[in-house]
Amino acid sequence: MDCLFCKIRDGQIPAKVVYRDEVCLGFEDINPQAPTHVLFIPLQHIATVNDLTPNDRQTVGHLYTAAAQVARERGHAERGYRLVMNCNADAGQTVFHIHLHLVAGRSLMWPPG
Ligand code: DGP
Repeated sequence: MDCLFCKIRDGQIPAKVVYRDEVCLGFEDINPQAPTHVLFIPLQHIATVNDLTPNDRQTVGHLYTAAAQVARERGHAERGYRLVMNCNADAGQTVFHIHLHLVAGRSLMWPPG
């Protein structure tokens, strides 16, 4: 399978890894949109949110708790941060291995564009 984030997971493509456990990996986004922009991926390849099944509930919850931990460690808990997962073309998904964006460190606009 030709998946960019599987290659990052496997160390075939370099990335600045900031979080790792038995379920997920967190690494710096290559094109950061804020002072903190970290992507959390499940180690298991799942292409889009549309492909999630009830069996993946713990995995997805895991991404959130990992992201919250990194946000806390970087001092973003009080002012806040955004966690977002894009699904397919209209949301701008470009890498088809689900990933939770942690975006923080500046005031964020809402609604997003
Ligand atoms: P999305 O639009 O939700 O599919 O976000 C994909 C993100 O992945 C985007 O913010 C840029 C990031 N990205 C793309 N290629 C690479 C890469 O090779 N390394 C890293 N670290 N991030 C990447």
